[in-house]
Amino acid sequence: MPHEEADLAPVDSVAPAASGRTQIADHPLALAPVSAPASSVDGFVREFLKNLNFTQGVPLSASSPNDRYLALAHTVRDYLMARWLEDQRGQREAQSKGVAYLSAEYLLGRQLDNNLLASRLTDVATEALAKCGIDIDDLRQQEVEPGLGNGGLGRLAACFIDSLATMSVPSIGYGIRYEYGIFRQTFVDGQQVEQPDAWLSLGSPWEFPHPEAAQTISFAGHTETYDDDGVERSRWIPAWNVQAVPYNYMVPGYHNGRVNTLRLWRSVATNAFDLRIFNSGDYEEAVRAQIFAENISKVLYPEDSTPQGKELRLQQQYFFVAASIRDFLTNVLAEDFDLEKLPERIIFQLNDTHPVIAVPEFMRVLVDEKKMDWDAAWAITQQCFAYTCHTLLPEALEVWSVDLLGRLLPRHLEIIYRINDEFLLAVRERFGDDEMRIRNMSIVSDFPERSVRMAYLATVAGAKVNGVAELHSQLLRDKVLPDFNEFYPGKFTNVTNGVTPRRFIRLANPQLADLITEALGAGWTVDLERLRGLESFAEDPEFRARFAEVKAANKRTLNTVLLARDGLSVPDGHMLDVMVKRLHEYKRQMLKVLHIVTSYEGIISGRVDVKDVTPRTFIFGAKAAPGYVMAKRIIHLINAVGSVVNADPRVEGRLNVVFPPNYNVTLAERVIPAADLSEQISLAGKEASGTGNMKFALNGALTIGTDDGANVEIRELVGDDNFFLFGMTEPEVEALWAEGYRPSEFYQKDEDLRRAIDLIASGAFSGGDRTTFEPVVSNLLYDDRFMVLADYASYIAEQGKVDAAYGDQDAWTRSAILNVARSGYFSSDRSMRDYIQRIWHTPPAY
Ligand code: 26W
Repeated sequence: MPHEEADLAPVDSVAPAASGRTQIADHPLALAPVSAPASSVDGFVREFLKNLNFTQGVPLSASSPNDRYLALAHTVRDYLMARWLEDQRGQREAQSKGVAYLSAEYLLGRQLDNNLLASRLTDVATEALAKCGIDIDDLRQQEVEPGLGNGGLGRLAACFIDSLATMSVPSIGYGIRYEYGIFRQTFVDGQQVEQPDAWLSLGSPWEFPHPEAAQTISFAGHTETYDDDGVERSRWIPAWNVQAVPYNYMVPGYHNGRVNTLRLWRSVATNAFDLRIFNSGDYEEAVRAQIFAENISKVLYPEDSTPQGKELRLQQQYFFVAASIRDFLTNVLAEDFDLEKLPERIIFQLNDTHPVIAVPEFMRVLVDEKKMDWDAAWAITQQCFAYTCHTLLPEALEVWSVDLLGRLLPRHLEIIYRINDEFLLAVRERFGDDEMRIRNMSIVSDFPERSVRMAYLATVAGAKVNGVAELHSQLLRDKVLPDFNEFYPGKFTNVTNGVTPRRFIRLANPQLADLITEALGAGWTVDLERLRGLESFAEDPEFRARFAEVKAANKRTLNTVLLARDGLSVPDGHMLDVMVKRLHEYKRQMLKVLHIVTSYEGIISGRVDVKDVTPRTFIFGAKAAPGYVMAKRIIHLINAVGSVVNADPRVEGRLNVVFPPNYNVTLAERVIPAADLSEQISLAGKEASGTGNMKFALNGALTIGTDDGANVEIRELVGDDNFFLFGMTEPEVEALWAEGYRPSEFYQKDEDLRRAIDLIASGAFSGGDRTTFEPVVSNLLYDDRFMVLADYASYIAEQGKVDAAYGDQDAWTRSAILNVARSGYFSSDRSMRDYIQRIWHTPPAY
């Protein structure tokens, strides 16, 4: 905590940030629309060289690849700038209801190609650079992707803001500009080692800092009540504060001339440098405030399931939501806006529980600063927030201890207590003195320690609560929050996730995109249900041949990329069996390992003729949270199995394990279009939705999966014949759990399973050292919380069907085409339409 200045001014009258709207605004030039540079090839050459020479300050002859990349980026953004400024002016004037998406994570991926695509500049830029003797692909490789997220939740936020812009929905994304994103993963002796992700080190051309719009964000201190003309009011006297500096990122719509904004906040010290202390010679002390303040947006927390309850994490959450709310109230709303009308003007969508502290912050601003009476403020708050839950794992639901909350945000804790008191009063009125129910529903729980259950606060405050797939939303209603579903009829809804077809088909799989456009015309990119038109083409042998050729070409491209990136290869003619997602036991990468070891054991034991084995390359991509020991052990095991199987001559190269490190959005864009088989094998009832499953189906991979998350909806749409279903359903999982699950029984009774596990236990993959993977083996035999052993037999049997099906390439291709044709529903544009209709009620998008 920076050295405590005497109590800071009470936070009940923070001056709104200077809007800077002066008479210049009415100058004729200010009113003239901003014009984009000439978009001819020569015009682009001129703009590029101007940026290289004048912005980068280097001549072409002495320019580095990074100089040329930055100049290209500046040139592309100049073309989008005119639209952006016009669009922002339009949205400001329209004053129509908009969406503010609050997310602690945005997994954006590289920006260059998406911005070129959106602005129809790809060909012009390619030709213009060629005129300068530059291969645009060399510059593409320069871009470092902003890894400001962990996995599904972060990538979903990125897909959603792309769709909001493409559908011209007035909206803004708010988040944190982490200086260090998700760690870079390297493997040392097959084990994960994390490196800091200094993604900003070579410059960040796609962001626009606006220090003049910085917000003061306060922390700690105490509260006091005071008499305000006979009205007793509370106010917060914070102990310290930092500045939140906004960095704007363009979010261009696809071919609609719209550009929305993503505003990410960076924390800096209010008083960066204390000259007095410096002059006293204590140089460290003089800058300690700066270091401390910058820590808040320093690094992304790499956990994606188990919150560590760290104070800095709560500081991060409050920091960005407080800055976002203040920014909206001061910079987006007209000064004289009638706050009673807020629900007609904005809906804050809470991306999981991470931004939920926004609720008491909103109440604090309305009640303490705007002096609104509590009930009126609460009525507005309950209409201005909605909550999306992205998990089913109880341990992933965030709780904050009242100790920490009371220390860091004393006024917010008071407000949470009052919200809870009034809520429990209403529960009592409805259900009487049912103490068990009261205790179960209380936002504040006393076990194991007195803490605030953020999912409960979100549910009580939110106008709507949604899950991210039909099964997930049903389990939320029936199992995770049943009392709340009963108390708030109609509050719970579902919006099944989606993915943007711009990045995950047009950009990632251009050959498939061209084939589809040739067959259906271009409209599908913004109306993905049109893919249904491909069903008839599945019956056309010529189309099937071309589709198969596209897949083969994508495999060759992947091989080239992996060879250059990691020295890894995917042999021709292999089925590409792909499992790429965060490493988590519920996702069951261990089941995939047992399949590989079973096939391998069959060959080396001679029980299987290697000639009968379908040549497969097993591609893994997975980061483990640094503190998640078992997940890191499983990564080690996958690499260990890979190095033994790949090197064993008895396998004759028919089994090949490939595990490129540092799986991220850029690698996903190469791997997914090349995949034949998509592994979606989580234990039923554990994966909220999955979005990788959708990307694979849309790129012509067949899915082997359980009836979990959105797999259920994928199978329903693509048809049972085009989906390899296995394993227990969620009710069967519950039943087995209830009757008492003894994994070792499955080990005893299944010989193949026993052989596979014994081979791992024998040290065969660890140089004979039986201890290396003993923890993994005993976890499976004596714990196996996610029932890997129970679903093993069904999985192996289904993999047998996969081998058989792959033997008939033409039928496989037909099935792959039907997967593409019937997966248009999984566009994030459709998800946005559902949010608008069921939750946001913003003006209908096109
Ligand atoms: C505080 C630690 C933490 C961090 C992130 C807990 C939980 C999360 C996320 C909710 C985890 C996540 O990414 N969930 C995934 O969200 C996707 C988008 O909805 C779903 O498709 C995945 O099924 C779900 O696991």
